Order: sequence, then C-alpha cells, then structure tokens
Amino acid sequence: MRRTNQGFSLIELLVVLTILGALAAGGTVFIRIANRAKDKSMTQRRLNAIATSLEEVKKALGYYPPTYTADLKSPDGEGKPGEKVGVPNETNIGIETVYISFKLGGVTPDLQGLGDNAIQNTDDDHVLELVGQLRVTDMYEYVDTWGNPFVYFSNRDYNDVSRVESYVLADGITTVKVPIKISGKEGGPLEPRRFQLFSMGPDGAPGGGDDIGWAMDN
Ligand SMILES: [Ca+2]
Ligand SMILES: [Ca+2]
Repeated sequence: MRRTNQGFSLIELLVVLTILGALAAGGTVFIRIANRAKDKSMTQRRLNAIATSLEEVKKALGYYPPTYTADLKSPDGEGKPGEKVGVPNETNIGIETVYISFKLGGVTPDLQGLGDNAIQNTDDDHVLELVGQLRVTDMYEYVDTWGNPFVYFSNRDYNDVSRVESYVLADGITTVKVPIKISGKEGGPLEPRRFQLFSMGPDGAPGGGDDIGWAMDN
C-alpha cells in the first residue's frame, strides 16, 4: 500500500507541476501584454501632456515652436535666443526645441505620474550659452516609455516634404532618420495648423504601424 501511495503521489506531483508550469507560462504572456499596454498608454499620456503645453507656449510666445532651435524667438519677440543656444550636433532637434521653448515660455508639462524618466539627453549635447529662463546646460528632450525621443516638426515645415531629421535612440548610439510625414496614417493625427508630435513606438523606428501620435479633444 505504501509503495502504491508513493507512486500515486509522484504522478500527482507531476500533474501539479505541469499545471503550475502552464499557469506560469500563461502568466508571463499576460504580464508581457499588460506591460506593453501600459507602456503605450503612458507614452500616449506623455504626448498629450506635451501637446497641451505646446498650446500654452503658443499663448506665451505667440507661436508653436519651430523645428530648429536656432529659429526660436524671445518671448517679447526681440532677439533669437535659439541662435545663442545653438544646434551643436543636429540630432533630436525638433523635440529639443520644444523643451527649450517651454523654458522660454515658462511652461511646464504635467508629467506627474507618467514615470520619472520622461526627460533625457540621448544625444548627450549641451547648450553653447545659457539664455534667460534656460537654466540648464543639457539640451534635453522628452522621450517615450522605451526611452526614445519624441519626434517634433513645426507645421511651417510641412511643405518641405523631403525633410529628414536625425534622432538618437535610448542606447545613445543608434541614430534613425525620421522623415516629415505628409499624411496622418502613421504617427497619429497630422494637424495642418499645429505640429507633428509622435513616438516612434516600441520598434524605435518611424513607421511600422506602431507609431503613437498625440491626441487632444480640442
Ligand atoms: Ca539632446
Ligand atoms: Ca515605429
């Protein structure tokens, strides 16, 4: 009897282990799907917060930020602080200009609760000269939950359909070429009188069907 019980216990153990293994595998897949959804949702909310602040900048400065940092004008319309700040390395330019324009306009996007890594400097560049409200030396950019910079184009460049900008990814090495988009099919809504602002998505490349665009009600 004792031996029979032992054998039965072994089979039971195997069954239990098999079930636990299946549950663990299913759980891992579930967690992966849940994390992916969370990453996308947080990226979307970061984009929306930045888009809201871009509207505030328009009120403060009178314009949506240009694509090039050097084209930034002072809040009073006098002088071009962007020329002093400079464009040291020609990468991440659009979204860096957004960051600096927020400083110039005294605007802070509400990124609370959206992760503590939304501001990075993936291309490791620095301003040439501190200007007024710009009390930082790094040329920061806003990034998505995969650590890659958001892409920004001013609507004033929409007619330049051959325009391509370089963006440095989270690893600080990989540089991707990002063309200006002339349709809203990828990268969310194309706003003719506003701007392009989007995440390249989990694949860290423009297009591919996973880009995430900003969205606002107004
Ligand atoms: Ca930078
Ligand atoms: Ca993509």
